[in-house]
Amino acid sequence: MKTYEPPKEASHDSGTPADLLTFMTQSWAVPTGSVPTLAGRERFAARRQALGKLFPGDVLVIPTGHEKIRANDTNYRFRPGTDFYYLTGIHEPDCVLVLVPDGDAHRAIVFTEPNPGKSNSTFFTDRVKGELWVGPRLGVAATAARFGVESQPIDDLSTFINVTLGALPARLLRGLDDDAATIVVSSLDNDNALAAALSELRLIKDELEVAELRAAIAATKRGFDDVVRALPNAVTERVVEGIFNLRARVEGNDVGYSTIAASGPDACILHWVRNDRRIGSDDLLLLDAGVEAVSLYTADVTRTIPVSGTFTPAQREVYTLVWEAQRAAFDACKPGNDFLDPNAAAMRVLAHGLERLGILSSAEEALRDDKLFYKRYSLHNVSHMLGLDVHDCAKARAETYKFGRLEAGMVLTVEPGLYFQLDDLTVPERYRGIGVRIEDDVVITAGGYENLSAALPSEPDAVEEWVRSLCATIPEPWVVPAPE
Ligand SMILES: [Mn+2]
Repeated sequence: MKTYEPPKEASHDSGTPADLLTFMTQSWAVPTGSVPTLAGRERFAARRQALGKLFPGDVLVIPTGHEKIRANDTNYRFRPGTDFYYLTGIHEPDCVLVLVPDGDAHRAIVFTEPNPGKSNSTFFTDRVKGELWVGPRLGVAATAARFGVESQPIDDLSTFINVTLGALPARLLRGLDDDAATIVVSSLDNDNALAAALSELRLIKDELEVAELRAAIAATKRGFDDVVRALPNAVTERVVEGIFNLRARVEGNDVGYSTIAASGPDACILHWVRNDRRIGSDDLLLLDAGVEAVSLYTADVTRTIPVSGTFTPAQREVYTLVWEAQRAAFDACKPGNDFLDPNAAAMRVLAHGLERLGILSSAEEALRDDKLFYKRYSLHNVSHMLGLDVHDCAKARAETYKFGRLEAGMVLTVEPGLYFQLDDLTVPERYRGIGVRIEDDVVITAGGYENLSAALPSEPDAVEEWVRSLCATIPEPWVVPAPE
């Protein structure tokens, strides 16, 4: 386990004389007050019990991870491990959740960094964890009070696992915390089964999760509106990125993934995040962006917007084909269908459209499993699960996800696209450099689906009207979440 290391002085600060140490550690008011309990915390407890039931008799160890270094002594902003957060609601770094078999159920303990307050000098000498540098930690007692879970100091984790629990079989969620990996003896197979079980629990969203996704999507809609308003002055793709990301940072935790602000031929690069091109007046802007709410649930929406407010004839042809493919995919979103059915429906429409445009010689040939020629123009499938992660439930087994069936409560994207590279000689010149993706987020319901992002215009005329009506209008006020 990582033990406390005395912080090294930064190369640019003066030292700490003994008299300053004495002065700094005196005469601070005793902290008062209690922490508010987390709303909905019983749901997090229910998730822990549901996970425990899948592994009776096993110790389950789920870390959240540490801050990651960006450069030298600066870190990236911390974002909790998805599964740890799903089971606790805790945002702080360095914590580890341990589920211990206890009769028919599991007892949950969160090991966390203590908060020494100003009771020792680390509050001002520790640049990484000291509260004067980075703000206070919740600490052991307040973590227990806020989240309704037993809590212990993180430095006791090693003894607890190896002495108190001794020989009980353990499973570890790997890849998040090298310190925990040195403590927990477990086999890779067992650990993979734990990771898969967590992803599969998260496949079906409960009402609280769907509500959080709705909120993330509503904020995302406001961010797209911000961008549309700013189009007349959006000189480069970075302006678009910055405007969207401002909304994400004010109303949520962050963006759920790097904003793709792709204009003109950049739209043909699927994950274009350099965002450094100057936007032309007749360009399409492909904006693929999502606000990650404070709850960490993220939207994932794409719109392809004519900067001028009017599609050129060639742009409109391509756009309309993608829009029709999305309609076909929506129709296949219902419980009992294969997860891949919406994809197959969309690809059928795209392939036949590509044949009509003179790009594919035979749609039926292109659709054959041993050909898949349409992929030259539409490389990615149209759906992935969405939730706390943008590509959610990624460790679920193929038989429950990719080759599984749609069920009520699943939330997924529907995002067909067509991408005609500038240098693609199989494509008529008038279409080269056009890239279109339309992406919505749907929840599967008992009778079919609900499009959670339907408030963002996507029908071609509606998109043009959106640009014309919002152009240079005043932004909506911020919807600022209550402080933690
Ligand atoms: Mn997506």
